[in-house]
Amino acid sequence: MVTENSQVRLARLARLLGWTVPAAGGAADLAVRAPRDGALLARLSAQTPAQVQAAIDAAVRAGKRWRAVPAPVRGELVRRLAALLREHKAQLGELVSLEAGKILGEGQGEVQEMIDICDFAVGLSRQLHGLTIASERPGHRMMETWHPAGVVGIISAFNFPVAVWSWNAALALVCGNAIVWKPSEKTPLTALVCQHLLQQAAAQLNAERPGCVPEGLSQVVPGAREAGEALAASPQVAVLSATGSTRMGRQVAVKVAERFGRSILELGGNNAMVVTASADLELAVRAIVFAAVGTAGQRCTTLRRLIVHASVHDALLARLERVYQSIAVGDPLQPSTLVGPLIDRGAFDAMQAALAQARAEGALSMVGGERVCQALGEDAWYVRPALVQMPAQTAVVREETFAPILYVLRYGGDLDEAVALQNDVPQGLSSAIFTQDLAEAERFLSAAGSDCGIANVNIGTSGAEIGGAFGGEKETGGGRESGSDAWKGYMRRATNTINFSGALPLAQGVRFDV
Ligand code: UN1
Repeated sequence: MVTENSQVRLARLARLLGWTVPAAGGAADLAVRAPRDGALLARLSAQTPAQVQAAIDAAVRAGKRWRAVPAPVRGELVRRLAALLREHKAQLGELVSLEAGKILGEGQGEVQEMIDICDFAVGLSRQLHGLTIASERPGHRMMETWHPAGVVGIISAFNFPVAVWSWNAALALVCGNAIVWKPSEKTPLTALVCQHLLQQAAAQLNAERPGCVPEGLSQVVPGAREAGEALAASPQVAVLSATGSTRMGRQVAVKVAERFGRSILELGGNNAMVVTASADLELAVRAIVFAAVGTAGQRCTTLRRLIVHASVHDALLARLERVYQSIAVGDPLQPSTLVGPLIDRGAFDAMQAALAQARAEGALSMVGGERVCQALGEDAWYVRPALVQMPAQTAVVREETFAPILYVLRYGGDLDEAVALQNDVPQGLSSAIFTQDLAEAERFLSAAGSDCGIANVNIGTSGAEIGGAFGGEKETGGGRESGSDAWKGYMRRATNTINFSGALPLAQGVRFDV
C-alpha cells in the first residue's frame, strides 16, 4: 500500500531541505515521475546545447580561480559538504527513494556513500602526491607534479542519482577542477538538491574566506541526450566521466576521443558469481539475493549470472526459488519492502523481452518475472524478481538487461570451466566466487582468473566500498572512479627536470657542442 502521496512527500522533504522544487516554466519538457506510484513530481526544462555551453564557459572561468586555491582549502569545501550531507542524510536519502524508487535503506546508504567519499577526498586534499625521480645527469633532479585538469563533466545514471556524482565531484573539486553535471533525465531533482547543498557549503566557506569559492564552480544541466552530447563535444571539458549504458558510453567515448579529451567510463556490467562445491551455501544464498534483487536489479554491479557446480546446483536452486517466491516486493518507502519498482515502463518492457528471449533460447525453469502490485499505480512497474535456469550461456545471458533477472548456469568440471564461462561475456565490471578452498579463491583472483575490475571472495558482486577503485574492463569502459588512486584521472601530470649543476649535460650522453 502506498501511504503518502508522492507530491505531498516531495513538498515535505523540500521544506526540510530548505530547497524549492522548480516550478514548470519554459519548455518544461522533462517530466519527473515517482517510480513508486507513477505520480508526476515536477516538470523541468531540458537544457539546450547552447545553455550547456554557457554553463561550461562559466565553469572554465571559475576553474581558473579555483586551481589557485590551495588544495587543503579546497578540501574544506568538501568537508563542509559532508557536514551538510550528514545533517540532511534522512531527507536526501528519502528523496532518492522517492525519485529513483530504491528502498529506504538503500537511499540512506547512497547518502552515506556520498559522506564517505567526501571524507576520503578531504584527506586526499593533503595528499595529491607526486614523485621525485632519479636523474641520469649529475646536478639534476626530476619530479612529477599533478595539476587540475580543468573542467570535469559528469554524466550520471538514474540508479545511483547522487552517489556516483559525489565520487566524481568530491575528487574533482579537491583536485582543483570546476564541474558540470548532467544528471539522468529521470532523476534531476536529487541533483538539484545536491547543487543546493554544495552552494550552501560554498557560501559558508566564502563567509570565512571571502572570494574563496568562485561563482559558477559547480553547474547542473538537467537535460536529455543533447545535453550530454554537448558536454562530450566541447573541447573545454578536459575530462568527461560518464556512467550509463554501453551504448551511451560508445557514443560519448568516440566524441571525446575525436577532440583528444579524456573520458572515464563506467558502463554496463554482466556480473557473475561462481559457487563451487565447497561453498558455504547459507552465506551464498544471502549474498546472491542481495546482489541479484537489491535495487530491483538496477545496479551496474547487480548479480546477473550464477555459475554453480553440479554437486550443489540443485540444492542451491531450490533454496533460491523459495526466497524468490516470498521476497517482499512493494512500495520502497515502506520499511518492510526489500524490492521496489523498476524505474519505468521501458525497463519493464525490456525485462519482459529478455525473459521471452530466454524462453526461446531454452530456459529450463523460470520463477518470477511477472508484474505485481498494480494497485500501487497504473504507471508504477513492480515485478517479482526472476530466477531463470539456462542450459548454456546463450545470447540473452551475455547481454545486460537492467532488471532483476538472475540466470543460473551449471558447470560440471573444474574451476577453469567456471572461470571461462564467467569471462565469456563482453562486459567486465564485477565478479565473485563462493568457496572455502583457498587455492580456488586464489586462482579466481589470479591473472588467469576473473577478468573484471572487481573480483570478490565470499561476498556478492555489488555494494562496493568507496576506498577501492571502482570500474571495469572490456565493454564496461575501463574507467576507475572513487578510491585508491582514481583521483589521478581528474588531474594532468607534468614531468619536471631541474638543473642545478651549472653545466648542461644532455640525456642519453648526446654531445651537441656549440
Ligand atoms: C552503480 O551501480 O552505478 O557497488 C554503482 C555498488 C555501489 C555502486 C554501484 N557502491 O553497488
